[in-house]
Amino acid sequence: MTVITSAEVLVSRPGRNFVTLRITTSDGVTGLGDATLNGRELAVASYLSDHVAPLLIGLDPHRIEDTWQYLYRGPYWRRGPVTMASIAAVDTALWDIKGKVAGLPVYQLLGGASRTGCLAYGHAHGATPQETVEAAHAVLARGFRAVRLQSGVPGLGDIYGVGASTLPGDEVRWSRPLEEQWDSSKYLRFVPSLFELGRAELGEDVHLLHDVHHRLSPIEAARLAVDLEPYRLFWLEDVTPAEDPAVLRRVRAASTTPLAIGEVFNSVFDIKPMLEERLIDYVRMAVTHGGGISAVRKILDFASMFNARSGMHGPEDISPVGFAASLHLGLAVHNFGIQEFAGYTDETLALFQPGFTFDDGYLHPGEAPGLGVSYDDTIGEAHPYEANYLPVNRLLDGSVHDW
Ligand code: EZ4
Ligand code: CO
Repeated sequence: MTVITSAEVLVSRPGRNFVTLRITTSDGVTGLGDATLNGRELAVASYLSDHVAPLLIGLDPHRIEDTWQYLYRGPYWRRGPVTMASIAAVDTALWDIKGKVAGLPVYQLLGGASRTGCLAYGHAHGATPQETVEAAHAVLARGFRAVRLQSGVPGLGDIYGVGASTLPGDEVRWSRPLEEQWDSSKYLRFVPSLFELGRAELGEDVHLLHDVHHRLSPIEAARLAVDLEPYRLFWLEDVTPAEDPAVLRRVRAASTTPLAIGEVFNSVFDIKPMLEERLIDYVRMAVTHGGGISAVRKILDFASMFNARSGMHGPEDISPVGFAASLHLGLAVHNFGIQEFAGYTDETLALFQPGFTFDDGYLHPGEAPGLGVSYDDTIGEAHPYEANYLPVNRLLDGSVHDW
């Protein structure tokens, strides 16, 4: 019988830290999984190498569902981002192996393509709405049909989506978190003008999106959703902190602006009440943080019963392995909605050599067996881990606010 003979945890930093799991079988087949948890990378690396890898040796690599259940139910301590990113990496690597053994891309194992490509959205940001709209023109010129607009707010410095912390390609590293400023009233007054300009300059056809990054109170969130209605957003993302689903009732009742939530969720139980009450339109959970291909497949099937679609998280800090896994799943499920595509640096692409393609606004995972991603050890070893934190956020009076 074929068994798992090794499970290696590879931590590397081609511009930013990534945690990659590589499982090898007794037949010499390898599979990759992504376990990157931005700012807490070594916690997942330890969970995998100290607690999970020893359990995998000798298991049948083809028993994906059984291995998922063994790692979820077995340790007694369920859920949480560290545990679920670790399980996700194992699950993803086993799907990669199964695809390679079958000679099929993973999306074929998931039922085959439901579409010709996955609609993607890119990021545009600037210090002012004018700069943001210029950046959006450049994004659309690259073929995107959908774009997220984030702009600096007068009176605030670097904020989410426009500061150095989120510029793809920038060297970002702090030994302590950078501290950003926030003021919801300044933001609320300002944001409609960004979308007024964006809609006027970018036209009616383009899909416009916006990420609030968990910063508003329920009543503020309701007001923003109402104020943005004239600009017909594709979605408004993470309007409130995600712990309390009940607050979304107020936002939902107030407005027809579509809502997306869930990039920080790690279990179906996080999103279940929002789906059952039809409070959201898009599920942001991605393969890397949602428990793997197997788990997110189930979550999206569940979401389909409540008219919700996928809107999987695709930031620079999900590695090309995790991103490819989300694309295979997105191509296969019927209720795909849109895929975030922040893009990767050349160093990252050289390390992983992903086979996915982007053409005319649509992503495709490619036809290589498995996930279609590889890992170059020489490049990985040349870019060792360095500590890095996400920023934190303080109000103007110095108190800590939601990030
Ligand atoms: O802040 O992935 O929609 N995308 C986002 C991201 C998250 C980062 C956190 O690691 O909100 O930019
Ligand atoms: Co977000």
